[in-house]
Amino acid sequence: MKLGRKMAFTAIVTMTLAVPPAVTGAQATSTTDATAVTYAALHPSVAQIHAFNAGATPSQNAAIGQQLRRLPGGVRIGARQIAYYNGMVVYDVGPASLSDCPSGFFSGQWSCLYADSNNAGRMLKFQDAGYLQSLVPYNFDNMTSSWANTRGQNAYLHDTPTGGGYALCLAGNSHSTSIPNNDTAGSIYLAKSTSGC
Ligand SMILES: [Ca+2]
Repeated sequence: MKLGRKMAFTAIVTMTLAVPPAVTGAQATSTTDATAVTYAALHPSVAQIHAFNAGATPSQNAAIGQQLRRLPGGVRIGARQIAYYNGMVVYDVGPASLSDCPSGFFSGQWSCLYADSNNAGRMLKFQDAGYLQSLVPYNFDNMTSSWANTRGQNAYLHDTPTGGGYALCLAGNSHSTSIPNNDTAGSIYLAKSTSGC
């Protein structure tokens, strides 16, 4: 896992300098994914960190600190956002909206989970395909109430943090303001397939 993320990080640096090459291998997602959180954004200056702090409410700043203590190793990349694993996961303390799950060459393509219905509240967004990711480290176990998926490929929500129970398919290039199994999902798997939902 660590090796894979280092490879993805290398891809970020490379892709900001040149036309993205075709990515292959276990961690490959799509050619646009790795541009979503830039190298510069992952290395904010002290002044930028102060600006993020000033741009957030006291409760948002408290939530940022709480999450960084819960899962160390994140980088604050905005007033509301923490990037983990070189930008492969972004945690948003909210209030997020549908537009916070973008799709584009520079914004990347994401599978996004919202704590509230109608694509609102806290948000988690993922772009790293091919393995199961627990929602527990983000205090998102049994929280998900709506989703958006701007990747062209499917994602699957599972009942338990280890992938057990139901598998709810989140179709690519789609979103939903509610889910059948409200407040039960424990993990997410970003697939590389576009069919079968
Ligand atoms: Ca919820």
